[in-house]
Amino acid sequence: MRMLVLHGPNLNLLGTRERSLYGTTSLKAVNDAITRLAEQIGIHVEIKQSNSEGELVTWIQEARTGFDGLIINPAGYTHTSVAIRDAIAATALPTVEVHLTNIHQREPFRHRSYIAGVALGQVSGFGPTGYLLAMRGLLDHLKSTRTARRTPRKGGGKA
Ligand code: CA2
Repeated sequence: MRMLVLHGPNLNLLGTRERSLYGTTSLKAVNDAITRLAEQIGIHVEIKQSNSEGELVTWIQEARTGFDGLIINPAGYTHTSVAIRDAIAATALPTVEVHLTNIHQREPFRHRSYIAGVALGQVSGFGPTGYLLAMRGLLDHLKSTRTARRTPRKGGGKA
């Protein structure tokens, strides 16, 4: 199984600013934990961060070949980006949305996610552990749907 993990804008600052909100763990430490778990559970993982909406859209489009699932913290774009939502819908890759903070407890403008409607699920409020929960949840989903994805039903897959 191959998973792509994408971090959105400003997450490169993790651990260096706004520590009371986003914690003291650096993005490198978060990524190391993701890599360690991937090794433990026997999956391939690739991790990227971008401050650019277009770059994230391109990476999501490219993930269509080469990956089985996507984990994304779209950061500020969660609340604004139709383009990222459309890219996820177009690739049709099972996608888990991750937030370090509980966005539903924060300012009203953060309560709306453009991504949630095209995601398999959302993990919000568990800090960096959220990425690890997302990996486990996505892996279980991919395992349980693997046969169905490899052997589509005759006539287009509709029941
Ligand atoms: O809780 C999350 O993970 C968020 O996706 C983080 C975004 C925010 O816009 C979302 O509403 C919720 C902000 C990411 C900014 O990351 C920083 C990290 C350290 C210092 C400053 C910003």
